[in-house]
Amino acid sequence: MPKIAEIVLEPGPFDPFWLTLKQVGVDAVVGVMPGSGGWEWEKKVELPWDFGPLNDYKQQLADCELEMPAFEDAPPMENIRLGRPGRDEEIEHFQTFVRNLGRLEIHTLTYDWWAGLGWQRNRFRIRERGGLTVSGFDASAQVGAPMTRLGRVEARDLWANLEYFLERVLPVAEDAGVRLAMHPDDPPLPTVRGIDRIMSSPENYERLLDFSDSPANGITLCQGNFALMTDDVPALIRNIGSSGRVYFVHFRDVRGTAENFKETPHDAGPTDLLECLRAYRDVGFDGYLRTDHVPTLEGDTAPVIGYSQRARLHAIGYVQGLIHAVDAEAK
Ligand SMILES: [Mn+2]
Repeated sequence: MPKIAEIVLEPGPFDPFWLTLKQVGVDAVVGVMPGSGGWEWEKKVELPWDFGPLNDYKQQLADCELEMPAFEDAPPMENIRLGRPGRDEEIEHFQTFVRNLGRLEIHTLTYDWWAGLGWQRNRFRIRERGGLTVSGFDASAQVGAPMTRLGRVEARDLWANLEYFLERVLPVAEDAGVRLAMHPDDPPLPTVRGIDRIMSSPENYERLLDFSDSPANGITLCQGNFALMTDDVPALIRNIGSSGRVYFVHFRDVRGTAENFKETPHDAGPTDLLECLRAYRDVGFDGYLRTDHVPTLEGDTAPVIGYSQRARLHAIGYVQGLIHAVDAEAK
């Protein structure tokens, strides 16, 4: 059965929310780069992905009785994704990072191939039940928008750059015992403002897996994005999950299309999340999942939009109940 690992976006080196997570029964977390939560390292002799900062971070979480089996952040990768000068230096940093994750027994690393533009939202306060707000995306708001400073970025170059990266990183990751898990483009549109996005269809995920049989070459199944690629997420989980290379799951839901969607509370989306968990169970997935993109509740604190703390606690409790139900069925 999948287990919950909640992301810790709160600024370190300690946040009371870390203890709150433990108190609601979460034992594991997903890390982000030390310092990205706003805390500065005194000793600049090491970069955030070097051993010292990562080790300190892991210890700070261990002090809250939280283990950190997974990570989803990376050193700068833009030159790698875009195939620009400097990419070999970035790859060296990435290799160092992966070796350190292995040393610290952090065996899963979510990464992405978002060139230039990150995850896209342009609706931030869509009101839903009781006035809670969710975020969303509407491509029609971008009609006529200019290209970015990057100009046109073509899929064939993104593929070539991804392959160049994987050729150099997968052997290192395999050796370090770290499994790379590619997150989809969000939203999974083939092009946004002149920039192609290659991790946007099940077929392209097959191409990624076909590129290398290395056990280090895997997938983060972010359900909100895959729900915009198919009407049947449980079937997709059974299909892609049978590869054995789904290494991490973002457990969430959306309503709409890739061109126009909004996020939903975990208990109120169109996808049958119970059936999704049955699918993970049936394909033998026993890795970690985390809640993702929750609403913002009244009076709540959100370190990043979509990560409001009270709503995350509600989502965690809901998913804990679903996991318990599916686990009980199996017995
Ligand atoms: Mn996600």
